[in-house]
Order: sequence, then C-alpha cells, then structure tokens
Amino acid sequence: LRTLQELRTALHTDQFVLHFQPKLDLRTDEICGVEALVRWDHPRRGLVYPDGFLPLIEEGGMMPALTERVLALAVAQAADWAALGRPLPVAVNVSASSLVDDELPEFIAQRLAARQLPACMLKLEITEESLMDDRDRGRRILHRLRDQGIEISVDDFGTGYSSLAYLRDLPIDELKLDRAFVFPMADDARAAALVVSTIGLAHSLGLRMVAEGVENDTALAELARHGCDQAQGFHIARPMPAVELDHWLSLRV
Ligand code: G
Ligand code: G
Ligand code: NA
Ligand code: MN
Repeated sequence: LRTLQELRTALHTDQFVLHFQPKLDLRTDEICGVEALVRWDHPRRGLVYPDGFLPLIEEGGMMPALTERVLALAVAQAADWAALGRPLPVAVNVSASSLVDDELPEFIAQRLAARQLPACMLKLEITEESLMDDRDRGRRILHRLRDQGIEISVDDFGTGYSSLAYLRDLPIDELKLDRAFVFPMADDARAAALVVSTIGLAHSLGLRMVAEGVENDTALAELARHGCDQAQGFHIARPMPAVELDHWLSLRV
C-alpha cells in the first residue's frame, strides 16, 4: 500500500530519481536533448513507475512539491552535462496542478541561477488539458516562463481538445505528437495522413514537430521523409539513468 505518508517521506529523503530518454534530431542524426521521467526508488519495492504513484501524489496535493523536486534534479543533471562540455537540454513534464503555481517561474529562475545554467537548457512539456482548468493563470505563467527563455512544448498533442484554439494564442515552441498516431503510421493510412498534416500544421505556425513513440525503423524513416524535426521512442532508446545514457551516447558514433 502506497500511503501519503510514504510519499511525503519519499519527497523529504530524495527517493525520487530521474530517467532520461534521448530525442533524435532527424536532420543531423544527433541526440539533441532528453526528456526527464520520474521514478520512485523505493527502499524495499525497488523502482516504481509514475502510474504507481502520480495519482496518489495528485490526490494528496503533493504535485507542486514533486514538480519542484523533479525540476531541481533536472537542472542539476543538465548543469553536470554542460560542465562536461556536452550540453543536453532537459525537458520536464509539468502537470496541470503545477501550472497553477504562481511561484513556479521564480523557483525555476533560482535553480537555473544557482547552477548557472542557461534557460535554453531546460524545457517544459505541458499537456493540452493543463491549459483548460484555469486558462488565464496558465497562460500568464507560461508567458513568464517563456520570457525567461524556457521553451514550452505541448505533450501528447492530438489527444486533447481545443487544440487549435490555444495554438492560436499560447506561447509555445514545439508540438509533441502523441504516440497513438505515430505507432500505427506504418499500416494505417489515416494515422499517417494525420502525422503528415500535423507536421505541416506545426511548421506553418513556426513550431518544431517532435514525434514520440517511435518504435520501428519504418516510422523513423517516414517521419524524416516528411520533415518531422525530432523523434523519440523505444526504437531510438528507452528512458535510462544518466550514467547509462552517458555510456549509450559514448557508444554512438
Ligand atoms: O515512462 P513513463 O512510465 O515514465 O511515464 C508515464 C507517465 O508519467 C507519462 O505520462 C509521463 O508524462 C508522466 N511523467 C513522467 N515523469 C513525470 C514528472 O516528472 N512529472 C509529471 N507530472 N509527470 C511525469
Ligand atoms: O505522456 P508522456 O509523453 O510524457 O509519456 C512518456 C511515456 O512514454 C513514458 O512512459 C515513456 O516510457 C513512454 N515511451 C517512450 N517511448 C515510447 C515508445 O516508443 N513506445 C511506447 N509505447 N512508450 C514509450
Ligand atoms: Na512528456
Ligand atoms: Mn507524450
């Protein structure tokens, strides 16, 4: 049983860790960044994945605290990579319940300053529904973050609602097409058509297009052929601890 008390202890004793999944630049074939994914390194149960604790974190009102923890870890890791002369931007998932926290921009600014990390080394991934609850507040916070130089990306794009409306007026840099469209593209003409037209949509708005859930070579080649900017998925690499990622990167030619 995962109790709230256990989660509070986990937050205070640094039991949350990050894994990193690389993103591939489809033009240069270089790894151009990573997405940070939180895991709970439980003292007895071992590694617990987000599905096993995020709902309870939300219920217990601990999401802002977890987000701050994850951001601190992400900034520290990005600073370590930058110090090694191999800067790698880190993208952090920010839930709806964190995007109502007016102190988020200041918290991030402080973490960046403490590690002397340029704002362009941190990115935030938000989902469509995080913008629905309290639109004005969400928009205000996003503008402040973007004014600080932090890029905003819309995660799971295509699965939410009202997407076109907010594409018109929200400060965003990137769309991440949900894997529900990318995965079936090889043998589903409609999915493929949606992928291709979403790439066009992104580019006509001056946004970068990232495909997630790339699980095979066919999808990767098709995405590149249609001008998708970046790709992420098990076919490229699974999420992994920073040390493993360093090793993996060193093995890539
Ligand atoms: O690898 P995966 O099982 O990690 O992630 C499952 C879900 O958990 C995804 O929807 C992902 O966006 C979410 N997730 C992973 N890490 C974080 C995090 O640090 N914060 C939030 N809010 N969600 C996360
Ligand atoms: O919601 P979000 O896009 O943040 O989800 C990230 C989740 O997607 C993580 O659980 C991650 O492990 C998972 N993921 C990453 N690449 C792939 C993939 O190629 N296929 C599938 N099925 N899941 C993936
Ligand atoms: Na994400
Ligand atoms: Mn996603």
